[in-house]
Amino acid sequence: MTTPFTQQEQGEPIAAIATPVGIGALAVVRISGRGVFDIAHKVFRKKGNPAFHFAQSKGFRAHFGTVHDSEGLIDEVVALVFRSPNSFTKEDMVELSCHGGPVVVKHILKVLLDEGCRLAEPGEFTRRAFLNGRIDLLQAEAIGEMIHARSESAFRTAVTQMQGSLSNRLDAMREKLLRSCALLELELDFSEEDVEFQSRNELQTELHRLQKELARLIDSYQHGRLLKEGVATVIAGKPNAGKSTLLNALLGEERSIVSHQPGTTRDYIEECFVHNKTMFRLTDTAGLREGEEEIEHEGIRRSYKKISEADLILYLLDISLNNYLDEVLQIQTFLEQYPIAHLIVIANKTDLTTQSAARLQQLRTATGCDVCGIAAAKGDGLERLKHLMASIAEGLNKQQEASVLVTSLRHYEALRNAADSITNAQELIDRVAETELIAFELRSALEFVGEITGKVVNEEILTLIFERFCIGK
Ligand SMILES: Nc1nc2c(ncn2[C@@H]2O[C@H](COP(=O)(O)OP(=O)(O)OP(=O)(O)O)[C@@H](O)[C@H]2O)c(=O)[nH]1
Ligand SMILES: [Mg+2]
Repeated sequence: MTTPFTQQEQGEPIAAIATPVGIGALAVVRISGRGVFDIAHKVFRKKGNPAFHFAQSKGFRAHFGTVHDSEGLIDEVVALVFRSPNSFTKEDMVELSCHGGPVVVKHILKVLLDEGCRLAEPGEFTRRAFLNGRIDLLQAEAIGEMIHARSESAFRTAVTQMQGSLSNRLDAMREKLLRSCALLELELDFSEEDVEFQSRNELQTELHRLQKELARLIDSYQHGRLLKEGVATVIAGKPNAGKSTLLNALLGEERSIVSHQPGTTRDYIEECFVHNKTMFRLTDTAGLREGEEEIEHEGIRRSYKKISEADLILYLLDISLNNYLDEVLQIQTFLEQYPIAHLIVIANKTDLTTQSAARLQQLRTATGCDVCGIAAAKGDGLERLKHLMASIAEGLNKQQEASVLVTSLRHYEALRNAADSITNAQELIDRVAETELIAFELRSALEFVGEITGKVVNEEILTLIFERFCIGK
C-alpha cells in the first residue's frame, strides 16, 4: 500500500516521549496522526524562516528551530518530518529532538498535548504501524523483544523475526492451506455432482509436508525460549555451601547476602548473567535442610520449586567438610527426579582442604556427574565452571540449529493448535469423511496460523501484546 492516507483516515493525533526518562544528551518527542503538521506548526519556529509550515515540507527533512509555549521559548530542537505513508505508523509524523533533561522534555510534551494531541498509550505507535499494514503482528512483537533483549543471541533472533523470516514461512503455509480450502469448498458448491477438485492423495501429501514444517517450528520453541529467557540455572545445596557467594562471584557484584550463619538466604534471588553471548537466568536459593521455622520452611519449598523448573542445576557442596560424601544421596535423588535438567556438581571451598583433588574424584565416581572444584570466595575455578556452563548451554541450543525460531509462547500455542487441526483433517481424509468436515479442520488450522501474524485479528491478543510496550514505542 503506497497511497497516503487522507487526513480523515489517519488516527487522532497522539504524542509521547520516545526516549527513556532521565538525563541524556538528547531526547525525542514524537507525534503521529491527523493534523500533526498543524499542531507542530503552532509550537515550532524555524530558524531564519518564520513563514515555514510543516505541511509544505518534504518527508525525511530535518528543520532546526525553537519550541515555544505561551510564555516563551522552551528549547532549541531539530524537527524531523515524515509524510504519510512513509513513516513508522504510515501516518504523518513529526519527531522533535530536544535537549535531554526530563523537565525540558515534559514541557515540550505538554505544549503538544495542549495544542490538541492525546498522550499515546503504551505501544500505540507500533499498534498503528500494524493496523496500517506496515508490519505484521509478529514483527510488532519482535520490536518489543528486540528492545527487551538482554543478550546478543536474543537480540539477533528478534532482528531476524522483525525482518519477517518467520512471517514469510507462515504466509507460505497459509497460502497452501488457503488453496486446499478453496478447492474443498468449491467441491461443496458442486456437491450434487460428486466431483473432486482436490485429489485426496495430493492433499494428504501436502498436509504431511505442512505437518513437518509445523513440527520443526514447534520444536524450535525450546531453543527460542532459552534464547529469550535465558537458561534457567538454579544454584542449590545445603545451607552454608557458598551458594550466595557463587552467585555474587558469577555476577561480579554483591547481590546476595553472604554470612557464616546457615540459613541466610530465605527467598530466592534471580539475576541474569551473560557469558559467551548466552544468557543464564541464575537463581540463588535457600539452603536445603529440614526447615527450622516457618519462613525458612517456605524458602526451602520455593527452592524445590525452582529446582524443578531448571534447565541447569548447579549443585553446590562444601568439599572441606568430612561428611562430603553424604551429599551423594541428594545428588542421585535430583538426577532421578529431574532427568531432563542438566546437573553440575560443584565442590566449593577447595581452599580449606588439602585433599580436594582426591575428594573430587570420589564424587565423580560416586555420582557419574561433571564435578567442578572451586573456591567461590576467591574466584578460583570459576573460569572452568563458566566454560562448562557454556558448553551445556551450547548443547541445549544445538538441539535445534534453525535460522527461524519460535520464541513466544503465544506463537508456540497457535502452531500446536494448527498442527492438531491438520492431524484431525488427515484422520478424516483417511476415513474418507465428508468434505465439509475436512474443510472445517483446514479452516481452523488456517485461523490458528493467521492469528500469529495478525491476519486474523483478535482484539484481546492485540491488547495483550501492546500493553507490554512502553509509551512512545
Ligand atoms: N573459605 C571459603 N569460604 C567460603 C567460600 N565460599 C563461601 N564461603 C563462606 O561460607 C559461608 C557461607 O556462604 P554463603 O554464600 O552465605 O552460603 P549459602 O550457601 O548461600 O548459605 P545459605 O544462604 O545459608 O543457604 C560464608 O561465611 C562465606 O564467606 C570459599 O570458597 N572458601
Ligand atoms: Mg545464601
